[in-house]
Amino acid sequence: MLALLQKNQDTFLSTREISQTLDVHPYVVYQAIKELRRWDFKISSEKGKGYRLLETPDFLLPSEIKRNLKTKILGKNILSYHTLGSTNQLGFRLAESGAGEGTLIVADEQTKGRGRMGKSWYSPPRLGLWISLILRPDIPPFKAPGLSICAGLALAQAIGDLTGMDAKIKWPNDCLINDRKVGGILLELSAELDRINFVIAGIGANVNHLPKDFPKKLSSVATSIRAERGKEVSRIKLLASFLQRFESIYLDFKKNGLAPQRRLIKRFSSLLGKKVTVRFGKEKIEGVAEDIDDNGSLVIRTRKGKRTMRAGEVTVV
Ligand code: BTX
Repeated sequence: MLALLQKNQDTFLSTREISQTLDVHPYVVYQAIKELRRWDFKISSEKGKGYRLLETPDFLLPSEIKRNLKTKILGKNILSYHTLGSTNQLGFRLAESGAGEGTLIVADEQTKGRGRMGKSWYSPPRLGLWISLILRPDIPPFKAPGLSICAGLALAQAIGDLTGMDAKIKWPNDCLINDRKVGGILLELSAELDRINFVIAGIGANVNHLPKDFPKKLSSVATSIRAERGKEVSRIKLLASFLQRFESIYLDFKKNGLAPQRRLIKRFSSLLGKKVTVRFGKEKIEGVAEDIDDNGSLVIRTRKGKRTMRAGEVTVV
């Protein structure tokens, strides 16, 4: 019904025309129009003429996502929810039961959005992109952290595509605009010692939040694309652009590893050349962030020499 209305957006379609084309009872047409309006589709109706679609909301419906998508693998299979605990959690369960590479899980709202190491991710309805992708790369587990950087890079590029803004990646898994966190990546793995069964790449991006939409404790560290740009952004377009960017990086990464992306990663990095403190477990390393190597590790020049960090929490000092 939606596809039919979208195809005929410049003209009215009568209930009879719709019911005949779709081979359904006129009452079903009436019900479907009611349902679409409930989902914020603006549909004009005129007596004797019928219905015309005026406006499609920025809703993450599979049909809307697919309409904008040019990818080959990512998003070929889409599961979209109003509310979920966590897209990563569902992604993990689906992957365990065999869901294919590129399956995309989208939620308008997450009630238990996850960050790293048991932290939570604030994911209110309508305002952001909260998505997970099931990936099945044939790579050893130690190379997986590179994927987090690839996803961060793709998100920063997608933000640039849509807004022209200079988004940055902060190793290992944040995306920043003007030094504030606009997005984050959470990779979760199912792996054996030498091979990966699957990866769940969870991506969170604050899209249309106003500053007042963030809880107090996040207000000085978090931002959204809209808050920085001063204008709303289409979540559907951002998602399409992200998936396209990420797919091309991901396909290259599977074949050639992180090396071909390093030049771009370094260009987009917010840390290189800066004095940083990296915390990893009980360890605290201070130095200058010098490089990101072929495994996605951060190279720090400390007073005692170079240190290569595979993971950690970085603060710029
Ligand atoms: P992280 O551990 O680097 O970041 C979590 C920290 O970031 C929190 O402790 C909090 O301080 C801050 N924070 C929480 N929510 C937000 C927010 N909306 N914007 C900015 N800062 C915030 C980063 O973890 C990885 C986040 C991945 C989120 C995606 S959403 C889809 C998928 N499903 C899921 O459950 N998680 C991922």
